[in-house]
Amino acid sequence: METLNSILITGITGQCASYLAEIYLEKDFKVHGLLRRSSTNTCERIDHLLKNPNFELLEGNLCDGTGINRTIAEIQPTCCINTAAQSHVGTSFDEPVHTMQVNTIGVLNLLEAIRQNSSHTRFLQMSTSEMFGDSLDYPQNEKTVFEPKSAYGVSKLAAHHLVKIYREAYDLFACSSICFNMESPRRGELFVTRKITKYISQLHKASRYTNNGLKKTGKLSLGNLDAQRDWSYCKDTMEGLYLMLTQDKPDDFVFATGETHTIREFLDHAFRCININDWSNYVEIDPKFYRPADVNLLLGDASRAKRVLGWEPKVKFEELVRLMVEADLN
Ligand code: G4F
Repeated sequence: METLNSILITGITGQCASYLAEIYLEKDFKVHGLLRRSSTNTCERIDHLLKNPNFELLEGNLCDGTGINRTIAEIQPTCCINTAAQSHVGTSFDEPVHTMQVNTIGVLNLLEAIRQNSSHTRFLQMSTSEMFGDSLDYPQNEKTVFEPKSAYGVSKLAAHHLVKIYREAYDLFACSSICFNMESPRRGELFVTRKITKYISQLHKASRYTNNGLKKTGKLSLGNLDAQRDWSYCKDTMEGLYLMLTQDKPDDFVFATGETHTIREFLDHAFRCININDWSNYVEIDPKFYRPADVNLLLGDASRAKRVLGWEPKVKFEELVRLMVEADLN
């Protein structure tokens, strides 16, 4: 295999990309991070990397095919991982067209740019367990039939198929990781886990200074508490993506823990970290956080990743919850 030495990571300001950048810098790669132009600072998760001489930021937008073409032609990276996306499932019900543009056409722009200008580039697309949607076939693996339930799921599934088509039709090293929910202290605050841990840290801090912390913070408003998710530690999963790009042949892999838990269970463990055993008084249900359609149960089977890549998740559910709460408390 050729020596891998440069990578383009799109969506560089996001949770996954920040861990990937650290992994690739440790392996002595030159890391080019693509970010969208913004008038505010969005680099919180990668601040600590900005002074690294092997780390470079580039401005660009996946929806701008011409710009993506130019970027790929100029860098000709050894690898490219696409983490950029409209990644919020709930938002995809409000912005379905935008979601399809970024998550599907954006990927097509990348694939075309690689095909035309840099066919040696190893490309990895971040696919998602949301593609399984309503599938009743558990646990879900690379062979499970896809039944997406949102524009987000459809946009990601279309991109997933496009990657496979470009791999087969043009002989590109193009593959997709099928990732279940990934969490960490770097998780965005719109996602349910971080929303919970952030609230808990605020409640805990407020309770230190007043007798009634709840009066200061108000209740935590949530939607569907019965959905079940297979939550992994994002950094663990990103190690798996690195391994995918070191294989002799491109192939798709599921990354999951093989455990599923409800939002209620997440709440149980998270509140227990601040010695609250009954959280019912702190949480209220707000219908606005219910989605028009929700995926009820996700449970992954990553046995193929274990067998072929030697990958296994290291952090278990309870440890993940504690790690997130403690990071927010600090
Ligand atoms: O944290 P979530 O928004 O994650 P969701 O929808 O499972 O999607 C995440 O995982 C996917 C992989 O399976 C990724 F592709 C995707 O990009 C993203 O990272 O919601 C989890 C569950 C849902 O059932 C939701 O209805 O929590 C429920 N929920 C209940 N109350 C809430 C809330 N979700 C959010 N975001 N906010 C709430 O207040």
